[in-house]
Amino acid sequence: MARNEEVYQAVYLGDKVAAVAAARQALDAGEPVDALMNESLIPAMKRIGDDFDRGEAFVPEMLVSARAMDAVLELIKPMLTAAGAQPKGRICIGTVKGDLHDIGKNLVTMMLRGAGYEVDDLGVDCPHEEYAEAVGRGAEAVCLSALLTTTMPVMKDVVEYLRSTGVRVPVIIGGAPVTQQYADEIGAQGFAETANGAVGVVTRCLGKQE
Ligand code: B1M
Repeated sequence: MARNEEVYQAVYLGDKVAAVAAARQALDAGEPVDALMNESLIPAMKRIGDDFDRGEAFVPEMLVSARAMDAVLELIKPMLTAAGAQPKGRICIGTVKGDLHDIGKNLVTMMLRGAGYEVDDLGVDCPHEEYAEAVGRGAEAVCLSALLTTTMPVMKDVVEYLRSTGVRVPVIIGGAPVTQQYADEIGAQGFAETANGAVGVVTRCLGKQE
């Protein structure tokens, strides 16, 4: 099925009302919900994410696109379940204990949802135990965000806590002060510099198809 240009453009440009209206029209005209997701919604989010990574789009643009995507996802969620469409995978994400910054985490969450993942968002200032509980509920990877140099070491504590409690799923980390070198040092399986980059890293860590 070809891309639905109206839906694609509305999500890319962050026009929530137009995105929902175009999606509703497409579905009423018989477009399958998984085609809408795979050919129009996910590519639109990928494009804005790629623009952001190249410095051609900024946080506000990415947020409005993500909100448009979220609005369409709300519309199609019941149909996706009814159609038996499987999420690409399930992950959990939180901003580590002591850290209240959530804009980056929310962007990562939206990009992952945009890429077809089911995301258990554990919020900010997240206690270590909550990641383990989310894994118990089915999360296949734990994603951590930190914005402060003082909370970055908490990521190491989370990795150690998870391993000491027998949780072996991949841990993927990111946030302004975080580096690949730090990820290697603390035994995290993945690091991404950007929200869009996190999608690729999660996909690789889980051995899923891009
Ligand atoms: Co704060 N803050 N802040 N702050 N804040 C910074 C981070 C700071 C750099 C400002 C500065 O001094 N220049 C500084 C940290 C310095 C340091 O540690 N080296 C700082 C400080 C010091 C503080 C307080 C301590 C200030 C105080 O109270 N004295 C305090 C701490 C509170 C706490 O957390 N306990 C504090 C508070 C706040 C607000 C609450 C006021 C507010 C947060 C609101 C909110 O998040 N809801 C806030 C804000 C807004 C900022 C700045 C201005 C913006 C952060 C942001 O949202 N950036 C920030 C300065 C700056 O960055 N210019 C600053 C946009 C966001 C999209 O980027 O989160 O980096 P970012 O996410 C990126 C990537 O990092 C990546 O993807 C995103 C997009 O590509 N990414 C991941 C993020 N998580 C990822 C996870 C991944 C992969 C990629 O995989 C899992």
